Amino acid sequence: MVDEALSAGAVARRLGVAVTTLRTWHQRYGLGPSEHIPGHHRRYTASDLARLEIMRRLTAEGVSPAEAARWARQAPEPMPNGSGTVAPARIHPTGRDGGGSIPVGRAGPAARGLARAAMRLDAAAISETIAHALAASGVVATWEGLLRPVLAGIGERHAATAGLIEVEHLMSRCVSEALAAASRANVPTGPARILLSCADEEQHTLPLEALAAALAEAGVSYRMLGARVPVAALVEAVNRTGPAAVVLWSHTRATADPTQLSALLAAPRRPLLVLAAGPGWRADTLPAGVVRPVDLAEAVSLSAAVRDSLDQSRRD
Ligand code: B12
Repeated sequence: MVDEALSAGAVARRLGVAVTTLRTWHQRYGLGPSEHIPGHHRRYTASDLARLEIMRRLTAEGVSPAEAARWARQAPEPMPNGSGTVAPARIHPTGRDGGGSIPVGRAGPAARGLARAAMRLDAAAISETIAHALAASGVVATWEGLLRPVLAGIGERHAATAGLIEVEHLMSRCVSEALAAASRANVPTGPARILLSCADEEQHTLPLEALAAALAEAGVSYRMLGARVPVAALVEAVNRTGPAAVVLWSHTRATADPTQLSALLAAPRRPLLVLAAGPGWRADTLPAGVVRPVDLAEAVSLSAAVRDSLDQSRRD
């Protein structure tokens, strides 16, 4: 086994760093060789090398050594290769994140950490970061300060490189799960007066899921129809449940047919408020009477206000 594990010199050559740098990372950050056989120098295993690769890459990207070491220590173990020794297929010179990074603009360290976890396809770290932010800061702040910048960054990188589809899918799944957990933790009582739906053929559901979690947090009951709702089904749901407000999400021009909004306004049980939410809608094509929120916070406050006014009118 000793032969398959690596000496400090061999690791330094593989990573392109000095042996003294390895020694510093070992002494200061605990990222040292873990294989020890009496009578031999300590040797670096595959796991040690994988962690050091993360350390090298992140420090090269400008992350502070202490933060880089924190991420490196959290890295999952490499795939088993018989003995936990060096597994050449996994230790690829371009690193394990597919290269590059997700731009997050001026968002803070948590968003940068989330972007890195997304690049590593590290579902556990993604989920933990989101859950922590939701618990500490609530849904609206987590959406605006953490999730939106990373999602937009993934979209930006995808548009530039046509890559990152696997990152986008894993991230979407983790965001959905975290928002669903937040919604379940705060199930409001009372009738569901707000109906949430994506436009026909619209698959971008995350903003609506954020709205659902934010409404739950604010104690406002809702019904969520989810992705790709044909207009006839949407109108049927309105007629059967009589919501105070309908929020119809369109993310792209392709799904923003304004006749869906007109159908809501013409429904026998017309809602008090129809919100056209999302960047797909064009203000100049919206039917009169439809309101376009600017962001998540406004969508929450408009929904809460219309719920309150319906409840009030039923009491009077
Ligand atoms: C995740 C994602 C997906 C996931 C969605 C998973 C899910 N369950 O939602 C999947 C993989 C399914 C997907 C599919 C596709 N996607 Co996509 N996707 C994205 C991505 C990365 C994030 C989407 C998101 O949640 N954005 C949320 C925030 C970041 O968006 P925002 O525009 O800043 O939103 C703000 C405003 O809308 C405003 N706002 C106003 N009112 C309200 C109300 C509320 C309640 C809220 C919350 C906010 C709000 O505030 C928002 C911020 O909070 C975007 C990139 C992006 N920039 O959005 C691409 C993106 C939207 N997708 C894109 C494309 C092209 C597609 C596909 C067509 C790809 C394909 N070829 O199949 C399909 C579309 C299928 C369909 N018919 O819907 C393009 C759209 C380009 C365009 N403008 O037409 C984008 C922009 C990526 C890109 N740069 O190319 N996608």
